[in-house]
Amino acid sequence: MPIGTTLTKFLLEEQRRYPDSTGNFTSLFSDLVIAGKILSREVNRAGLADILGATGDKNTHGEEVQKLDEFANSAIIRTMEHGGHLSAMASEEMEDIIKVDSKYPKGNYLLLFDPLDGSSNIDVNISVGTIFSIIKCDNGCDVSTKDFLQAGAEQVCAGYILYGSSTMLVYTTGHGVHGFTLDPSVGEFLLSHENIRIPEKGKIYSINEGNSRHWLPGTSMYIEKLKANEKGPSARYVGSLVADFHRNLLKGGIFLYPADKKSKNGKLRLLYEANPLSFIVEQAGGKSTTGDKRILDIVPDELHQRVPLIIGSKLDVEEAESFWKYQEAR
Ligand code: AHM
Ligand code: MG
Repeated sequence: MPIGTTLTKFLLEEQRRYPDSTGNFTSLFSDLVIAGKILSREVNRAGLADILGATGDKNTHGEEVQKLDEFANSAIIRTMEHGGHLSAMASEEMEDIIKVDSKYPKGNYLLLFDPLDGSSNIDVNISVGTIFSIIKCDNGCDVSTKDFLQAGAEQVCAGYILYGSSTMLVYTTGHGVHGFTLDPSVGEFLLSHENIRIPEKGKIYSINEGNSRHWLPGTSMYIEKLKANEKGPSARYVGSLVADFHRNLLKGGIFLYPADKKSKNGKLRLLYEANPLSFIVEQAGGKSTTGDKRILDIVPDELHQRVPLIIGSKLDVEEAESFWKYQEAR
């Protein structure tokens, strides 16, 4: 489709390619896009508004919650709950699932999201993002936590909104990965990156080197190998997963948040972070693994499960994997 096509038109065209489509998904996705526009506006004016700063509360994981996180969380819930297509939602910021209130109609989709990932970067004006994943529930409307515990391979849609120098929405429904840039003058996401393919090999590696004292042997050996090569990759690490992932998706590269001696499952969350980005990277021709296992094959045990994540260009991820047999100090 021509560059500049609106996301609304793009979604309708996609829907028409499937004659059996009811339009439910398109309508659900359109609500999500509205939430993205609202968050984009708020993130962009965070420096001006009094909304900035930590509330002092801790989230489910014992981390400090910042005000904009809370805003993002409730804005998504408010925007999504009345559309009639969801039965329940799960947010990285909330311990339990959020069932759609009985005053609204319900549908067969479940939404999982990280409302504002990289939130420690908000008050220093560094890019942050929203990550989302949509799955189906077979139980109709009587949903419980276990309906959310599906392998990532079951996702019907995944994406993220990056609040960067411009706001971008990148998503997949299993038919390639497409990127749209928000034109603030018309308030629409316009097609800017159709059918994104991640280079097979990249020139960037992204890992928090500050954790190197906790690394397992395989991680240290792999990073040493990258550094020993004179023509080896450059390091780039923003500390906002969406920003690090997006850069590597477009330019090629590898992002690692591995298990280490301190965090035996890494830091990132399977359902809100690893699964959606893994669906995207695979659709773009890349790879995603824990080091020993494809991320999308993992059947979760719990909602807020953490998982080691190695994700990016196919050949780079495969090279990293070849070092994971040395991790045994676990
Ligand atoms: P958050 O969900 O609390 O914002 O944490 C996730 C973030 C990711 O965006 C980023 O990749 C990672 O934490 C960085 O962690 P670290 O500061 O340990 O390198
Ligand atoms: Mg997060």
